[in-house]
Amino acid sequence: MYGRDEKKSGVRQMDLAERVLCGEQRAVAKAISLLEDRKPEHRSLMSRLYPHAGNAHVIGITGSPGAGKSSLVNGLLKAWRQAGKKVAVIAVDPTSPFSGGALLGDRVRMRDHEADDGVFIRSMGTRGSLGGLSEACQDVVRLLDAARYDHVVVETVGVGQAELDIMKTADTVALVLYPSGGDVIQAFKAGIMEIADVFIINKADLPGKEQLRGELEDLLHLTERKEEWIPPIFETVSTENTGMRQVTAGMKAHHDYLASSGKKAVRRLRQKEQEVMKRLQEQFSAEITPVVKQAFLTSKLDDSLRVWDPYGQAETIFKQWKQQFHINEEEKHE
Ligand SMILES: Nc1nc2c(ncn2[C@@H]2O[C@H](COP(=O)(O)OP(=O)(O)OP(=O)(O)O)[C@@H](O)[C@H]2O)c(=O)[nH]1
Ligand SMILES: [Mg+2]
Repeated sequence: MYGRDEKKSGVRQMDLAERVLCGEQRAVAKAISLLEDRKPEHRSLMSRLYPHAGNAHVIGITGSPGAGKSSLVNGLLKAWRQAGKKVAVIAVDPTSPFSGGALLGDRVRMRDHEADDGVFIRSMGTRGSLGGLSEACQDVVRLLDAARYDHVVVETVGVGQAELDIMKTADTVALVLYPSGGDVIQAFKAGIMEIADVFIINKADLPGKEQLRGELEDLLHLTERKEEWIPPIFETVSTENTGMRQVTAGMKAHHDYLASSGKKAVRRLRQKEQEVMKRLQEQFSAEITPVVKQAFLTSKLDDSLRVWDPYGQAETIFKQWKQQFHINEEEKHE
C-alpha cells in the first residue's frame, strides 16, 4: 500500500517484512517486539517471513547457570565473524520475569560485538510473551533465519521443559558443562543428553576436567541415540578464547552431517509439523472454550453429564460440537 508521502514522491517505502528480509537491524528489533507481544499483526508478518527461512544454521546452547555459555558465545562470535559469517544471538531466560539480570550479564559478556552490524544480540524473558516463551522464541528464530543470518544462536539457562522445547527448534544443540560436578547427572535426568549433538567442557583451566570427561563418557554410553552421529567433546577456556575454532568446526561438521544425510530436512519437517500442531491446538482451544463454558452454564447438559466424569463429559461435548459439521456433511451428500 502507498502512503500519502510515498504517492507524492512516487517511491514506495518498504514495509516491515521487506526490511526484515533485507536484514535491517532496526526492523528486525521492531519485528521481534511485535512477536514477543503477540500483537495480531504477528501472524501475517510470520506468514511473509516463513518462506524465506530455512538457510540458517540454528544452534542451541544450553547448560547450568554460570557454566560460561555467554562467554563461550562471545568467543564463538569472534571466530564466526573472522570467517565472514553473520550471527544472531537470542539469550533466553525463562525464570526471570523481566530478563533484567540475563540482559545485563549477556550484554556485558558479548559487548565486544556491540558496534558490529554483522552481529545481532537480543535477550528474551517471560515478559510480554503471552503465547508462551518457547512459541515466541521459535518465531524469533525463524525471523532471524529469514533476515539472512548465517548462524542463529539460542542460549538458554537450565533444564526445564521450556528450554527443551526451545532446543528442539535447533539444528545443533551444544551442552556446556564445567568442572564442578553434579550438572552432568542433572542434564542426563532432564533428557538434555539425548538431544545434545556437541558437548563442551568449558572452564578447562580449572581442576577436575578429566573427571568430568570420564563421567560424561560413561553417561553417553548409557544414552539412547537415534542417529549415527557420535557427539564430540570439546574443551574450552572461553575467557581466554581457547578452543573456539574446534567448536565452530565441530558445529559445522554436525551441520554438514545433517545436510548430507538428509536429516536437516527431516528435522525441519518434524519441527514444522509440531508448529502446525501448536497453531491448530491454539485455534481449536479458542473455538471449544466458549462451547464448554456454555455447556456448563446452561441446562443443556443431559443427566449423563451431571455425573462427575470428565472423560465422558469431554466426549459428549466434543460429539455435540462435531455434530454441526456432520449435519453439514450430510447436507452436502444429499
Ligand atoms: N575460569 C574460567 N572462568 C570462566 C570461563 N568461562 C566463563 N567464565 C566465568 O564464569 C562466569 C559465568 O560466565 P557466563 O558466560 O556469564 O556464564 P553463563 O553460563 O552465560 O551464565 P548465565 O547466563 O547466568 O547462566 C563469569 O564470571 C565468567 O568470567 C572459563 O573458561 N574459565
Ligand atoms: Mg549467559
